[in-house]
Amino acid sequence: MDHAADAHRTDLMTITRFVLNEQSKYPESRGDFTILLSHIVLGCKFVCSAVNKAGLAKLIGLAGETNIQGEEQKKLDVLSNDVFVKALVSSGRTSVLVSEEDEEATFVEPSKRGKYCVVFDPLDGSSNIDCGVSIGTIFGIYTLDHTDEPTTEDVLKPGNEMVAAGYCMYGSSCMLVLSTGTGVHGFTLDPSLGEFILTHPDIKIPNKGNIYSVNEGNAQNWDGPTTKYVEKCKFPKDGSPAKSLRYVGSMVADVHRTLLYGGIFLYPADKKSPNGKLRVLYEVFPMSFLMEQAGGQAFTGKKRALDLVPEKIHERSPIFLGSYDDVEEIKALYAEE
Ligand code: FDP
Repeated sequence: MDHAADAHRTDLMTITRFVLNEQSKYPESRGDFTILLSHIVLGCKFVCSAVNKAGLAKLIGLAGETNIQGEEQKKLDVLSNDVFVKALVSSGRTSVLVSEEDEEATFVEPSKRGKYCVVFDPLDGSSNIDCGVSIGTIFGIYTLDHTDEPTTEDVLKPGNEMVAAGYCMYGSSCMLVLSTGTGVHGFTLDPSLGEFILTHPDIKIPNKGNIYSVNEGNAQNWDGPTTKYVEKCKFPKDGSPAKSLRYVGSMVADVHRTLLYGGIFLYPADKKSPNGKLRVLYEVFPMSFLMEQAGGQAFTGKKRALDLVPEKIHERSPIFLGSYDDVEEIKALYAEE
């Protein structure tokens, strides 16, 4: 990227302009997706601002605590959830919402219903909130394909039926990465404009990378293929250099780095968590959708991640995602089992 030229750029591709351009390719489109997305963008901007001033505004800490003014504090992830639920309902374009923060799905009242169902984790990486490390919001979008009363069945669908997915990373800059099924595009929030500007068009993940990303503290409980794979990363026998290990512990940050630099992110099954840790609907599916759209792969240890059919809204799955060739290696090890 030419940063000098960038600083003087006057033709700004905002996320709204970008989505309107996409929409104009479909004459039958009535702008519903653009409206939905603008409400998601509003939620992201709000959370970004709250994350930036978390320490200052005393938003860190546990929900239910009381601050020095005697007011009840809202934990940042509870606040983020409230903001997203309200923004999505008020868009008038959603019928079913599934949030990591809510045990049950939210069914939007009939007068405010629309044709989309949104699954999301309003603030992922919560163990990193209090120390100021990058965290993010993850979302996936399905369409409602009937006019009957909506049910959870409307979101218990494979990831390959999602029409869009994305995440917003609250890091050194605030970045929204989106795919509507035609590639992956990254938008950076310009705080002076309050707008997400297209800075990373058509992101493609390198075919192979030199980074692996995993919580190695769980190694004693891994299965054979994961153990062999990580061993190969550290002690390659084919003369290739060892891979570097990077693990933030926030899925958004670890996946973002993987998308831009290549390599592999894994949260495998282990003896203590036979289904892994990450949630299918609002972690595994959106990130797998983005990886495939960027030219990478996502695998569960048994199948293509996007072909999973969840039976429960908070179901978990092991996940291996990243550069095409790196995921091929782990697939080969599972095939040998
Ligand atoms: P967190 O527990 O901090 O909310 O699913 C949540 C998640 O973070 C992911 O963002 C992250 O990739 C993973 O869990 C980290 O889990 P470990 O602490 O077990 O490594």
